[in-house]
Amino acid sequence: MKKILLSVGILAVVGAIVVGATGAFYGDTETSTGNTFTAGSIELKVDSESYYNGMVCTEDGWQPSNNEEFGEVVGFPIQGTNCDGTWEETDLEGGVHTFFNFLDLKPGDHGENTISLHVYDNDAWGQFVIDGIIDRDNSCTDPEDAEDAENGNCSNPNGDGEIDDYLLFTGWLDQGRTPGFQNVDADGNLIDRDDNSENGIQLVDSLEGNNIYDSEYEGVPFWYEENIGNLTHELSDVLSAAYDYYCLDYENVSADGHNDYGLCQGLAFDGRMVGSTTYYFGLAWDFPLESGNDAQTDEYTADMTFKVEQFRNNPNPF
Ligand SMILES: [Ca+2]
Ligand SMILES: [Ca+2]
Ligand SMILES: [Ca+2]
Ligand SMILES: [Ca+2]
Repeated sequence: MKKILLSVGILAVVGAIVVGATGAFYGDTETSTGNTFTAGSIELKVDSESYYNGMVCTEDGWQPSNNEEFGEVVGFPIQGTNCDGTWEETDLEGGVHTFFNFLDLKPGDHGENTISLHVYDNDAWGQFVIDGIIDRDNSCTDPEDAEDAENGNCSNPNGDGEIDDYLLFTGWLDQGRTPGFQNVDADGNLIDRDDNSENGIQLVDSLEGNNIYDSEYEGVPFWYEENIGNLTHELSDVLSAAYDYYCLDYENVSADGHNDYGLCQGLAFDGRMVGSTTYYFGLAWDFPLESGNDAQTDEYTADMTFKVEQFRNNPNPF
């Protein structure tokens, strides 16, 4: 009995093997390897170049700009003295840089910063915020005391200062002669292009990011000699207005601002910032000669913040 059972067992095993061999499925295998979800990045970097009374801020301190567009050199700031309004592309973490840091202004002083923004490497919405304002008399000089009497006198160093009522700011999109941002390199060459004109317009653009408001080409400033206080400014307003003004008449210009660093690169119908484009914004300031004594020693300090948010899937940013 035991032997028979054993035989059945062997048969069963053999049978099983046979079934296995005949029952193999036809099939095929295709493998897609390395499926990955990697988050893209939105990173904002900022650089700045600063001018003050005909001098330019360099790593060797203030130096004559040798360009009359920035005004006459008047002996202040003193050549070689420290300055901190110029820096290469960087993060502004921890408030490492100030665009404006002028501690001994006199009526007649004026200056300019060109601020460039680079979003790496996806499209993004941009926003500019001024807040954290300190606006105070700081100390009360005799002439200030006399003049300030009309406006409530300067008896308290923490009282509301007047300098902000005199300082005038002008801001513009420093896009130069050719609409949009061609981002010509330091040697004056176009980036990744062989053709140097489109629609008869030169793409090499020496007026882009030159710190000068070239009124013939750069449109209406978004601020013109204005006092500036707390504000939140959507960069899309400025950029979409530039698109509407400059880019609608050209054929072969993409409405999303991706134009291979040619005409209208960086200017999109919706005012997004186009990834890996360098945007230049000029910001000029003037402390007019006619400013009153009530602004003596006054302090006006503010934080300037640039924000970006992803463009994709984000129709209502900020
Ligand atoms: Ca004062
Ligand atoms: Ca340009
Ligand atoms: Ca310019
Ligand atoms: Ca004052």
